[in-house]
Amino acid sequence: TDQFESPDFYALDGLLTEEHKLIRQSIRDFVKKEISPNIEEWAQNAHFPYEIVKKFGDVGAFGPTIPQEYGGGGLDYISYGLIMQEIERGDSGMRSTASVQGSLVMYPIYAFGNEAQRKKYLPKLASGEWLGSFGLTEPDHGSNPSGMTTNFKDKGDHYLLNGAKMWISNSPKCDVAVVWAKDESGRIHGLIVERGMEGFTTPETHGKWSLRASTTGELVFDNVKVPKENLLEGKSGLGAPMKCLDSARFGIAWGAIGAAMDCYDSARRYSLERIQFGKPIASFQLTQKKLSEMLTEITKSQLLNYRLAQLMDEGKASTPQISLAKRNAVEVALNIAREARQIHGGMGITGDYPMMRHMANLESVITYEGTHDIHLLILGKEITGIPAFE
Ligand code: TGC
Ligand code: FAD
Repeated sequence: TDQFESPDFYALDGLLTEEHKLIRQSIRDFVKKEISPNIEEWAQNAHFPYEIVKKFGDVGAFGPTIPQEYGGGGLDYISYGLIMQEIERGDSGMRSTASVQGSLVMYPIYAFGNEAQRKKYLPKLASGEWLGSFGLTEPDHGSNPSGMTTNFKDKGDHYLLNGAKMWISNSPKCDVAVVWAKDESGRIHGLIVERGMEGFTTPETHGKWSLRASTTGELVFDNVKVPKENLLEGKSGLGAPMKCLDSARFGIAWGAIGAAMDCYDSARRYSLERIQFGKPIASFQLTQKKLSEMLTEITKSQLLNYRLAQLMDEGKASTPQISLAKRNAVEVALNIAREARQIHGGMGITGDYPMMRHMANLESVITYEGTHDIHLLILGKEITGIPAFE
């Protein structure tokens, strides 16, 4: 991991600007210094390194596409993709922390919030002074968020929020949560809930075999009085949280390929060093087949992600296009993690190499932000015009 070399078989760098390359290099250096030397220990000990939040803020990992006047980076989606790619090369759990903060907390406050909300929350989230979480999933409503039961009632000078969210990244340490809940007519709205509000708790979920360096938990609302000014007024309905997911799923498409690159690079180097039957294992055709197929899939995914980023920048990317990219990237990354693990033989199961950690992490990545099969059905609906969800 320390000597990581990025595969670029189709000279994609030729399509990047100098600024893109500088951004990628700065995040790559950051990951090399702050994440890679420690990640194995954090993951083995299920430790979320809270101090990384401020450091992510300093390096510009939070809200890269949010305008600079609110503390964001004012960057394009190619930059955002490159940032997610480099962080997830380090670890999917670290990328989770960054993508939740940027795409799922800052984005809705920026896109659906009013000026006072933007000014109050965005600079502190961008700098890492505050950590945010995004509450959509519930214990009984994961793939089908429109069935949610978390709800709020209008009590005149405040809203009264009740319900519970589950599987929420960053929750145990979050200062603010963007929470999706139904009003009395059953319409979904976003509310900003702050730590310290009476009746709001964030119990941690223990015993994960995946994303062990990321902290996950519940958001529990027991008659929480939420000030009326904390409602996100700009958009309601399921389309509001779904719009946030478009941005986060895009980041995952780039991020998962970062994890794949790390596995490929480790396998390539190991295969050249490991001698069996008197030769480097890289000289065997079966090893070369594995490496060739990895490079093929990484390269195809890089090009797909690049074009998707252009469409995002033009405001033309559709949800099914994003689904295709997220679904493709995570599957490619999981397959590469498994094949790369095999190339390392027994050594591959240890924490001296990153494959098992990436592989276990990617089991969450293939499930969250829409499961692999839900993305397939989103594509199926696009192709046929028939939703197969119900
Ligand atoms: P459906 O009937 O398709 O749509 C309902 C309404 O929503 C609108 N809509 C969108 N609007 C904007 N952008 C999008 N991407 C939209 N998708 C849907 C749609 O137009 C419609 O509006 P209207 O006005 O016509 O009513 O909804 P459905 O209930 O049939 O569900 C569709 C389905 C299953 C695809 C959707 O619910 C889904 O994607 N489910 C997966 C749930 C999911 O992705 N959860 C993610 C939780 S967050 C998370 O995992 C964070 S992990 C992050 C980390 O740690 O990195
Ligand atoms: P279910 O919806 O119960 O699905 C179980 C299985 O049934 C899956 O294989 C699914 O594909 C399949 N299935 C469901 N419906 C259909 C159908 N119609 N047709 C065919 N197959 C179907 N959520 C948040 O809101 N915020 C977060 O920050 C967040 N972070 C997460 C972090 C981690 C580590 C994990 C694991 C999850 C996180 N999630 C978060 C939740 C995540 O989005 C959900 O786990 C995911 O959407 C799936 O929901 P579920 O787990 O309830 O599975």
